Parts: sequence; structure tokens; C-alpha cells
Amino acid sequence: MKRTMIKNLPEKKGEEVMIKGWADTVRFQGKMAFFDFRDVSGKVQGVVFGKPEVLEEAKKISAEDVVEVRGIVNERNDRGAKEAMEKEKESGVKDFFIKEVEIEITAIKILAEAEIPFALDEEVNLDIYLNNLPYTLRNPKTAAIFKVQAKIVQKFREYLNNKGFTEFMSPKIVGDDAEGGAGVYEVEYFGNKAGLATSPQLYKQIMVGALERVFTVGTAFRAEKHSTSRHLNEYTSLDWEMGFIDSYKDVMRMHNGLLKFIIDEIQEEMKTELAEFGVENILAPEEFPVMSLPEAQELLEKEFEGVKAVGEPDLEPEHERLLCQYAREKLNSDFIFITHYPVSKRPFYTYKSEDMEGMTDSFDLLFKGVEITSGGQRIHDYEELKKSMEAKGLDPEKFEFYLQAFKTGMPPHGGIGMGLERLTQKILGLDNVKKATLFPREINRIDTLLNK
Ligand code: AMO
Repeated sequence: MKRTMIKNLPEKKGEEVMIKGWADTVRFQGKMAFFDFRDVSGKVQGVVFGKPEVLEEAKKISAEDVVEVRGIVNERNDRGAKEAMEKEKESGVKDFFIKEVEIEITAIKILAEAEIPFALDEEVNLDIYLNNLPYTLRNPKTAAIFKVQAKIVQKFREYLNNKGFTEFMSPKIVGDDAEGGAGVYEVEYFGNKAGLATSPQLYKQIMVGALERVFTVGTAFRAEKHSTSRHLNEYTSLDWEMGFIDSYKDVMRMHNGLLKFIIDEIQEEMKTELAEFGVENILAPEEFPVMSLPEAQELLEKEFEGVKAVGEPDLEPEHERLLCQYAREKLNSDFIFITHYPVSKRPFYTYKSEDMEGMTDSFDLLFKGVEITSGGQRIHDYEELKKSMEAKGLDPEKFEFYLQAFKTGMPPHGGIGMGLERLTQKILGLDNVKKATLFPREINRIDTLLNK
């Protein structure tokens, strides 16, 4: 008999079926046994009733055993199920648990026995959760996080492909300094010194010379020494870059369109997953609010008592949180662009602002309290780029490979880099970016805790 996926059981009322999955919960009551079975598509209740030989087999099963179950699909008539279905009708959101039907079990077989550390739905602290990931990832609520994450990537690709961008794969082993910034992991490379890419920045710019519009999805490495709820040592960077722009505003417009698309599609297609996290209405308007850094700092001091921000070269995490609070309450948006960060705070490739002395035509995008994107226009003039490197104490000779792209004629261009895990975290309202990371690398952990 062919396997039926659990979510398809309501179409099989009255039929005999075979399902495969995990025994999610197991309960025995006199001559009856009750199970919830779970596969990737859903959960369903199963009962053994009046069949002593089946009950004998069922009694061997414990929670999380992998099982093959045969049985008849019956309509469920209990009050609990009816009430839950009413609620679903009202909200228009179906959850993972199929309540229309149950399985009257006629045969049950263990495919693999399980020995579990704790009940799958038990709330455990982050360390216990991470120490037991191969197990805790099975919790449908956890699995939902990574379904949403996969959907973000799918929609990122879809939008950009439709806008004439070409996907490329960016190298992860780079010369000893990827972007001229800090936080590079050193790698021993056949007797030479190499590094792990902190972003695909230089390669995506080079690729503009070849393909004009490009994007890439890949791992980026940051040797962050501190452990916070926003930082990872390995994250997934969603990057795009486009040529022939008039200004950084073209970059913001494209990114606004992209994020609106991603959020709209996720709110449409991932209702069940969002409902698990109580996410109701993410505000992604046609035009995200935009403020320059000095404007944002003034606003912070005006709107929030006791805040000091004016004159600082950057925003504090608390400032980002307050600006997002303001944007949601007053500007009807969960997103806000902050533009014009000072030259001293931005990487060497950032285009200098022509109308704000000492500032750059760059921006950060804040979403629900956290920076999820950095971007802007880039310097495309060869001589100016070399000067900008020198001003940051970098040696242009070390970047000769990259500089060829500019020597041989590069159009005005710009783009963005966005952290996939931060975006996932904020869409779902998770309190720590590690919960939106499948296998987080942090200072004291690579899968398991390190000794020192
Ligand atoms: P930046 O360094 O600001 O810019 O990074 C861009 C985005 O990547 C994510 N991110 C991180 N996420 C988790 N843990 C980290 N340690 C971490 N570091 C960065 C954030 C951040 O907004 N090349 C430029 C982008 C560009 O201008 O195109 C860059 O990498 O979401």
C-alpha cells in the first residue's frame, strides 16, 4: 500500500490507508490506545479500540518511535475537535493538527525505536535546545521557523530573477582581508595566509561589470568575539548589486520593492507558520519611511525622554529599537531606512555624499528594532576608490585584483547585504537570532559547547 501524507487524510474518509511518521504522543487507557502521529505535513490522532492483537503491538510503542500505521480514516465527532475547527474557520488559519478525521488503527509497526532526552514540546532553555538540535528541530514549531526561512530565500530569488538579476556563487576563501574590515577568520592556505569571506562585497561589485545585475545567497563569516541576541559567527548573507543607477535612492527603491514582495508573499503563503508565533500583521508599505542619520537622532531626542543621540557617528541598538517603535506607531511601517552615515563609519567602497559633507550615500534598513540590511551607492571611479582605500589605511596593491574591475570601466552601481537569520528572527518575533539559525556558530559553540 502507498504511503498517504497526513495532511491528505481528510480526502480519504472511509478508506484504508497507510501512514508513516513519528508517534508524537502515546496514551493508553484500559483496552484503548491513543496516539498522535506526525509527519512533515501534519499531525493526526490514531486510536486502537477492540482489537486485542493490535493493542499488544501498540503497547510496545513509546513517544518519538518511527512507525508505519495502517487503518481506516474515520470522521472525528468529539467536541474538542469540533471547537478547534470552528476556531480555525473564524481565523481563516488552519494549524498543523488535522482534526476532521482520525485513524482507527488496524496494524502498527515500529520502523525505529527512539530514546528521547525530554518531551518534544517541553520548553527548554537555549543551551539545552542547542545541545539537542537533531531532536529539537523536529518540533513542528521549530521546523516552521526554517520553512519560513526557506520561503524567504525562494522569494528573494524569485523577485530578483524577475527583475533581470543573475544569481552567482561567490567564493568563501579570500585573500587575507575580504572587505578591509575587522572580524576575518584566518585560514592557513598551503603555507599562505588566507581568510574566510565576511561578505561577497568585492565579488558582487566585480560581477556588475560582467552581468550588470547580480545576486548571491551564501555563508558569511564574522569573527565576532561577543555573544549577543543579534550576532552570529556564521550567517547567511542575501546580497544583490546593480549597475547604472542614478543614486542610492534607486537602490533603496529596489530593496523596498523586494522586501514588500517577500513580506506580502510570506503573509499570504505561510499563515499556519506565522500563526504558531502569533504574528499578525507585518507592516510593509509601498514606500518605507526614510530619514537621514542626523534627522533620526534629532527625532529620538525629541520623542523619547532622556535619549542622547545627536552628534554621535552611529545609532545604538536602543536607538534602532526606538526608531522602529516610532515608525510602527506613527508612520505605519515596520521598516525604516536610515541614510547618510559618516565616512568614518562606512567601508572604503562607500560613495561619498555630495550634499552632506563628511557623510555617505549609504543606508541601513531597520526592521522591528534591528538593522537587517546595509547598502548604498559604491565608488565606481578607479582613482577615487584607490584614494578611499588609502584614507582607511588599506594598501591598494593588496586589492589589485578587485581594482581591475574599475580600471577597465565600471558603471555607477550600488546594492545591499541582508542577514537571512535576522530577517527570519524579526518576521517571527523571536528573541534571539540563534533561534532563527539552524546550526548556530558562536564563540563557545560549534554544534556542542567548546572546552575553553
Ligand atoms: P554589514 O556588515 O552591515 O554590511 O552586513 C549586512 C547585514 O548582514 C547581517 N549581519 C549579521 N547577521 C548576524 N550576525 C552577524 N555577525 C552579522 N553581521 C552582519 C545584518 C547586516 O545588516 N557588504 C556590506 C553590505 C552592502 O553594503 O552591500 C555588509 O556586509 O543583517
